Amino acid sequence: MIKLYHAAMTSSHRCRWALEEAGIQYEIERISLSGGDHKRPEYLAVHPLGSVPALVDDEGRALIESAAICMHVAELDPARRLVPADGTRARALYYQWILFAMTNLDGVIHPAYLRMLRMPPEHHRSAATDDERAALRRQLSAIGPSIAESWLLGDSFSAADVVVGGLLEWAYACGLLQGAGAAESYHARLRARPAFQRAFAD
Ligand SMILES: N[C@@H](CCC(=O)N[C@@H](CS)C(=O)NCC(=O)O)C(=O)O
Repeated sequence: MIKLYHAAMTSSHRCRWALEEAGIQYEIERISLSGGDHKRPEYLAVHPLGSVPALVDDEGRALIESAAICMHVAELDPARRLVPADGTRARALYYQWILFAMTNLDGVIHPAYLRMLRMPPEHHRSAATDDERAALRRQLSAIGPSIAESWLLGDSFSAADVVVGGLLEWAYACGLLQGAGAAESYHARLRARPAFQRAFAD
């Protein structure tokens, strides 16, 4: 069975969500970052940088990089339609939003998120600065029209929503999403999905 090396509220959480959306059977190997599991030789043999996530298939082959894992998982059951058809405009936008998430959105959200991890839980929602909120609002203005009432690609939910949504979950946790307009309601719709709730249940 596929195994996800996972630590809660890290990049691996979007992969767990993708697995839930794709309806794939998987097992979880929990990695304690505070306990240093990720730098032990056994895990370095799976992920050479000692970061989470890593996905290991039935044949023991590892895949790293959370967005690549989400995109791969999304292809495992074509009936779930998590990936638009090859060569279509929707497929082009699918690539666009996933790369946008991992470059533009992550660049704004990640620093606030890392700061949040060093704060006591009662201060998590105030980890972001006003400058970071403004920077995120600017980035989100690019996707605002797409997500006001639908998913990123319209009526069809896709793995692009998982990758973007996973980052918005971080943004929400550290207080970056307040006042972000359409992105706030989009995030609330993402959170209401049963697969999201199963993935983030613990
Ligand atoms: N670009 C990578 C980032 C992976 C990453 O930095 N993971 C963090 C947790 S979100 C981690 O494991 N940090 C500990 C470390 O790298 O030592 C991905 O998206 O998979």
